[in-house]
Amino acid sequence: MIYPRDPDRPEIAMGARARRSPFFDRAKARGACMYSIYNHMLMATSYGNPGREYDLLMNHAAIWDVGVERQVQLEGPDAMKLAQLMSPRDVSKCKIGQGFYTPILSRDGGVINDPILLKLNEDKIWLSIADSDVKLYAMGLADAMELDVVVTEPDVSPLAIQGPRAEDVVAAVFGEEIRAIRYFYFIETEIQGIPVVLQRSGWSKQGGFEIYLCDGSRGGELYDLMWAAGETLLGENWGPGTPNPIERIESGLFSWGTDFDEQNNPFECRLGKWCDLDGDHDFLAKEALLRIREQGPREQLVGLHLAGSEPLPGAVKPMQLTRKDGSEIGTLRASTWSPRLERNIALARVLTAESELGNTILAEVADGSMVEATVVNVPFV
Ligand code: THG
Repeated sequence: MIYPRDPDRPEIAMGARARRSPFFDRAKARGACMYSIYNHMLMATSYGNPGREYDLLMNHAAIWDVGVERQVQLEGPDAMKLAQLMSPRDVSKCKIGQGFYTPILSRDGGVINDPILLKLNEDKIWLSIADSDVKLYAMGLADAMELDVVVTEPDVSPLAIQGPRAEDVVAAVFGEEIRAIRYFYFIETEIQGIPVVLQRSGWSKQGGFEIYLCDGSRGGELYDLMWAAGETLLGENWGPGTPNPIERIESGLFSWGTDFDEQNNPFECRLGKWCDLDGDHDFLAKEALLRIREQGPREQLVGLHLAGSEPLPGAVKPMQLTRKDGSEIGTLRASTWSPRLERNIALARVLTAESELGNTILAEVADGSMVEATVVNVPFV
């Protein structure tokens, strides 16, 4: 056979570089048919029926293999010190058993990542990261600052249950007491001898939990357990899904690497609300952020309504945004047809001068044509 079979649909060589989650075989058996690469791992991005996946998430519950949400573990007496150097939030306010959404910043204020920080102990922190190499950044910092902390990627892999019935599915397995867990709080527990961390979290605004598997050899068992509980409770209204590209745009959940990256500062990408510049805590980017706050950011992450009552082809790469005279003002980062709003919506980065609500601009769409777009608030729904 000659490769690639279809040059427009390149195949991935399944070597050691394309790491697999402990749920990979189960997800494949349930119909995973398309993958992206995230944190050097294969991430399932489709089970072949986007409409059904959206419906399960919005109205019922779905099980997502999110083993690609890798943990960067900071362990040792200086774990909190290292976390604070990288985070603009006052991480001393994070309680043991709590999660904090936080930007991870370089000294010049660049957004290196936007993980959930989990405080397991005073001397043990996990950063549940988006798609960039936080482990290497943390190792470099720890070394240069001579901190007493060990930075590793532990054998931990999240499995998400998301949707309005997710809590019922999780309670059926872990017991009714899990209903008392508050948003972003977590417990360390086990189920049938499988060690897990159970957190009320997940990359959707439809509610649910993430079960962080702490023994990769038992991924199949955990998946089967959760699958059986969902099927018993919900029957047809249960199935596999992925972090949902439609719901996440509607809900204004951010995707590092798609919406912004380390070349952006938090004020350019709506992460300013997580930057506490007036507290006593010090962090690497503080000086830079004070300066940027003073000057004002160069560009802004905004929502757009795109013209048209039919779904437009979704953005496959950053697309051009221009003024009516054709001059460039930014890029469209991600777009989708919104079933809830019945219109095309997008997240875009535009020059600050063009970012006010109601401003109209032109957006390039995937077929190369330009459509009219209006700046609107985020979240869209
Ligand atoms: N869960 C876990 N790990 C993750 C993600 C996750 N790692 C990768 C990626 N997602 C990290 N990025 C995000 C981005 C947004 C949110 C969580 C992780 C999020 N934000 C809410 C918001 O912005 O409305 C909540 C913020 C808050 O109120 O504190 O949930 O999803 N384990």
